[in-house]
Amino acid sequence: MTGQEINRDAWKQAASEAAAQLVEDGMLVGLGTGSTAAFFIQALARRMQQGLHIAGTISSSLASQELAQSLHIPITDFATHPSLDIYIDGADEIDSQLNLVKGGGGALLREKIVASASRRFVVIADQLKLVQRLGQSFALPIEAIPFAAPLVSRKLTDLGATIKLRGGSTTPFITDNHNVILDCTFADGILDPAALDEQLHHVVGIVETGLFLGMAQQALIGGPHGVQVLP
Ligand code: ABF
Repeated sequence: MTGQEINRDAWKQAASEAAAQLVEDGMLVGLGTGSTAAFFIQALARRMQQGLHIAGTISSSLASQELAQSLHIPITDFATHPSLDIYIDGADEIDSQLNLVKGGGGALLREKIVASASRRFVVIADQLKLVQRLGQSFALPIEAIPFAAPLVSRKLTDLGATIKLRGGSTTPFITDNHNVILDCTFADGILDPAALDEQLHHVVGIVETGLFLGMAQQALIGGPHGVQVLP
């Protein structure tokens, strides 16, 4: 492990600890996916051991739900609680407007569902996730119906993207919703995220995109000088 990777974990952890302080008694909490979200879930469990009482959690992946269950964090569902107080999750890229690329962990659809059901979405990350322009350092993940994936790939190519089926054609990665992920690279990054997202939502067979535009209200960014709060 390189020195920077060691630092990144410490920065993710610092952001996660700060996010755990935002959770108040009685809250319904959305749990994200990925290594930063896992740090948050552990920090939340520690707060509960110190007396915090939350009403329940809904996870954006089966993996996070299992982690939460193993730490005795209460689980609920949208039938019981259709609206959550706060959603805490990581991201792959964050721009200055708090627009995000998410889905590196393959959970983007449930992440967007949980984000859309939450009154407040706080993104947690290390500072290396901050970018000038989305799509420059990370491929944009798109969740697609397997049957339609070859057609969707062609449409994405027409839109200027270079496509990789996650996991490859012999052992494709399958999401919690039984779909595949197409990772899309744009040579100059994503120049107009809103226009691209709109175009993508018109492609039949795309279930959801990893563009989270205008969804996060706040970001807690860990770095060498502590945790930066954005905006
Ligand atoms: C989730 O986990 C995703 O949306 C994002 O792809 C990923 C970030 O992973 P990590 O926290 O491990 O960097 O939040």
